Amino acid sequence: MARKFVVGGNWKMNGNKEQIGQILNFLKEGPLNADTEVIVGVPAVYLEHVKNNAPANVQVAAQNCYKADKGAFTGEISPLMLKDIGVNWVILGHSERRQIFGETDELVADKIAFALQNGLKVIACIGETLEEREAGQTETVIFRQTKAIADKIKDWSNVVIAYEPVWAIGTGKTATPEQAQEVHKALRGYISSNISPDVANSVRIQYGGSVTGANCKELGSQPDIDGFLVGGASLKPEFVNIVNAKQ
Ligand code: G2H
Repeated sequence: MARKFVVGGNWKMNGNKEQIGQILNFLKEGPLNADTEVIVGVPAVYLEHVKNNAPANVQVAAQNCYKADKGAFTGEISPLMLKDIGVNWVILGHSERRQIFGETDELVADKIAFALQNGLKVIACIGETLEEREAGQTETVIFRQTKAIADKIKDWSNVVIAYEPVWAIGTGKTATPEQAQEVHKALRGYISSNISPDVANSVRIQYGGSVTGANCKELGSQPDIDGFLVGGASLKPEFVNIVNAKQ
């Protein structure tokens, strides 16, 4: 079964209404490859605005949500609130959430399970730090992060995995296509042996970390890379080229 290419833009904590207007303009102008699924990850306060103003071929994701439907969790938003305003996707477990806000494998997995139970689709982020890579721990780390999720969910059909080596995030250091492919292939192998061959075959694995208009085509041509999660470049018109990397 062919896996549909999927490109996410992770705006992180960037943008105001004027800048968002400019982003929406280049998304509308596109043209965006109809064979690629496009999702933009928007700061919470602008979700409804973007949802109401994005072109129909661009879906909207939150960048976080909590593992409860409601209650005394000041500052958090729930999957039900996202569904209520028509948002169907959420990015969870991004390395900035893990590193800056202390989210553990277990919390990330709980949040993913709860989001899925409530009808959201999830971009689940995993990836190793430079220290871990240099210690030869890349596979150990990404398998551990994947297992934490697998322990809490059964159905992977609404999950996209984003492999983002932390050392390549916002640093301008991209994994080479060969480095990224090697990890994606190993991860698919792990999923095949430890979850199921069907899930390994069908789950889409994005690469993230300093993806640009210049490096997207070569990365996107790797057999186990099914799309990208794009940070900095998703704020710029070159995002259209990244969406169109796979023709
Ligand atoms: C990794 C990526 C988006 P950037 O965080 O998730 O950001 O493309 O800026 O490295």
